[in-house]
Amino acid sequence: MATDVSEKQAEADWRVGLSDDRLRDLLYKLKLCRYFDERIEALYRQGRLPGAIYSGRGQEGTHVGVAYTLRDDDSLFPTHRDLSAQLTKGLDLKRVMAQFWGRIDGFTRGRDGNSHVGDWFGNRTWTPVSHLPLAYPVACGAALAYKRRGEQRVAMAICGEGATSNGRWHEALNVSAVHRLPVVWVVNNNQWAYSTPNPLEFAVPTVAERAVPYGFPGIRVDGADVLDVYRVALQAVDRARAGGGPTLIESVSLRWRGHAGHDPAKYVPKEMLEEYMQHKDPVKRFEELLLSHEVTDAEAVKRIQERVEREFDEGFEFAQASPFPVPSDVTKGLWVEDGYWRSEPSHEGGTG
Ligand SMILES: Cc1ncc(C[n+]2csc(CCOP(=O)(O)OP(=O)(O)O)c2C)c(N)n1
Repeated sequence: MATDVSEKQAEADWRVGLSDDRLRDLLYKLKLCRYFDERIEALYRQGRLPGAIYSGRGQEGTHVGVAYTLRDDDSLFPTHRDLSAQLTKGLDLKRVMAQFWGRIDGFTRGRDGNSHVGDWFGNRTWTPVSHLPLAYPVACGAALAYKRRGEQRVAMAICGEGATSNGRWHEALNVSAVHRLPVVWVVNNNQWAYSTPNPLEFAVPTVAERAVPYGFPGIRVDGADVLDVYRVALQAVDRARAGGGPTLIESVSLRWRGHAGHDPAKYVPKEMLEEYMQHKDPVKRFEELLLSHEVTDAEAVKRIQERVEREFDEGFEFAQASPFPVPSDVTKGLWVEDGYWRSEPSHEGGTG
């Protein structure tokens, strides 16, 4: 009898309370983010995508794991490398692609490039701000508003470990602790800030321990293990929602590609990169886990991959068919009209 209970417990533990459907959905999200990242880079290298690309490949365990814990009415404040987290929270893939190609159906109606993507009035993902780490103070403001209004909502902000050297990061942590704000701080430690490695960024062994002097917990987690990231993030989100205040999560992975499309990242040792790609691939690891627990099989995994590729192609077609903005359009969608900010795309005044 005792064995039965502990077996049931072990079964509940590995899946962190997620049903088979939700586990398969998590695999779909991981595969979608990986495929999107790979195809976007291929299009960029072929000269078919304008602008800059900031790959988050290798970091999907962090992105998907943390964002999967949020409710629709919670908010996500990402930085330049966190599109996978935004897609996980449900950012519309077709409109993301329209934004990438500067079209009217993009979130900024073609005004902005592909690293400033967000749909605040739609799915509550904030557009990344270039100045690091401004996602943090803005998330503080959102969390303060939720608390003052008595809403049971949570704000989650993500930044890289390099951004933690900026004073505003520390101010945000301090304010969140003093006011016990419903916020979750995520540091996506990919071990390099551009070409600067961790030991030249800070003198403490981990980012997570920096939370303690501010008065709240800091937890370090393996970003290659999406379920562990999810488990830790869920505890932090639940704690924030229940009025327990902030938590800092440091999720460690490796950025597989350069800082941006132009950077060959020669500063990352080849052996280290190979080690991560072969043994710490968050997507492959999770797929193998689900196969070993028979939550899915090879045929179903193939269908997930086909779905992901189809959705990417549909998004691409949608973006190419969306009109470019025209100069007379420039003041549209900038201001609140009739007390209501219109976030839905409109082709009014467009070329198409
Ligand atoms: C205040 C500020 N300083 C410098 C930059 C230029 N910059 C953009 S990304 C980046 C590296 C950031 O590294 P990290 O925070 O670790 O995030 P990662 O790019 O590794 O995801 C720098 C220095 C900036 N955007 N804002």
